[in-house]
Amino acid sequence: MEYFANIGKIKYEGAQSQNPLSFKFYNPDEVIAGKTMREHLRFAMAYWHTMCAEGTDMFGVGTADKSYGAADPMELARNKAYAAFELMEKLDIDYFCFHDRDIAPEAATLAETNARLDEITALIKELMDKTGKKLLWGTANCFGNKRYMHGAGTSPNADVFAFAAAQIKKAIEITVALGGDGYVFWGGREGYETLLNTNMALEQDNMARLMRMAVDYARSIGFTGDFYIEPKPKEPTKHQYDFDTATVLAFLRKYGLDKDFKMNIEANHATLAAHTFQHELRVARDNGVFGSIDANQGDMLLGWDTDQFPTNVYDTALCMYEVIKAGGFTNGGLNFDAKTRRGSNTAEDIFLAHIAGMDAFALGLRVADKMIRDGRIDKFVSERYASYESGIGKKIVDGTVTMEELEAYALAMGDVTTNTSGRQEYLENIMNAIMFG
Ligand code: XUL
Ligand code: CO
Repeated sequence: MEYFANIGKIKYEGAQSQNPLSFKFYNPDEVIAGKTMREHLRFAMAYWHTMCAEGTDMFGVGTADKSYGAADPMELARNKAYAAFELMEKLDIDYFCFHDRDIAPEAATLAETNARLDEITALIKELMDKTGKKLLWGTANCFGNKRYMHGAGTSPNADVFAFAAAQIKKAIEITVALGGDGYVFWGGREGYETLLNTNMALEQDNMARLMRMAVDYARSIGFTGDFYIEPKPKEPTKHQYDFDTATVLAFLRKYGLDKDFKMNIEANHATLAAHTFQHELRVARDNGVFGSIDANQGDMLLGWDTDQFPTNVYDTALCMYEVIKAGGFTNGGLNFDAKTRRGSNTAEDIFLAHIAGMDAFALGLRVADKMIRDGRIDKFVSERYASYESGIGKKIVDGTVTMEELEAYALAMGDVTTNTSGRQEYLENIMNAIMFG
């Protein structure tokens, strides 16, 4: 059965094409800087938004039909899997990401839930073998069920901690069974509403204990991919522990987990933390923990996670600039953790939204490659720090200077006499010239 019967395979037709169901900028096999666009971008479909979410918000019911003609929850899970692979085939998306509960619904007991997961995992494996599609990462939904009302790994209730551990163990097993390249921890409800009822130190110690056990278990069953933490500052809790990349780095280092985890940076989470997307990517890159990306964008006038499909080329360009500078993706990729607006409620809108996101990142990649080949921005930055390449600057960098020597140097100088312009406006205009020239 075909679920998107009126939509064919999406092909690259170039920027002049007016066919809405075609790529204007994403040409998968075109080589840029030694790699195909497909290899650079490693697009992934997010099962939860694309296959499951119907557009429900706190003011109203869903507007999109995601029932796939099913009569019961397990038939729905099976039909959804077939529909997912048809969608990936038609959109030429090579990877997907899922939470355990996206692919199979929870049953009355954990044992029954796990049996359901096994059945759908086997079906997904069959579809992967048939189509060549791959799992970018798996994760556990430890936030949706009401048992997680106070968190999972950070719950004050040890029974909840145990249940979460069991759920994560199973999610790791199915990720391994499907050959996943990664496993994600997004904090879900790991945070707090008020410190008046919270033992923050114990909650964070427990989260670290759970992560340590999860890593050790995954390695023991042969998982060779990457673990990621996905930072987010707020929502659903008022204060999420994995606030931003810098906060997560401090957590990982405190608990000796820094060799085991990389970051999954989400654009809209960065903006909620009052950072640019590029800032979060730069902090990850500079600290050797750049891993994967949840590709979306927020609305700068709204204070919540709108999870819009990414279309802002300035942001995708600066993102791909960081990705290329980080050496490109290894196990990571660009996962569209994004949903169509509630008013864009047709299956065709889902295709149009992915096309828009893929084209925006293809443009971003093209611009980033030009920025690097152009060289003016990189040259400007390196010249800006030239004073550290010789004389007193080199001594500072080499760590061969003392406070006394610096004082003597400053006294001899009397005052700083030269300071060159940062030339921000000039650089922004170079960026525009590269984008539109
Ligand atoms: C929530 C979010 C999650 C994670 C996976 O804001 O981004 O969907 O990506 O749990
Ligand atoms: Co995400």
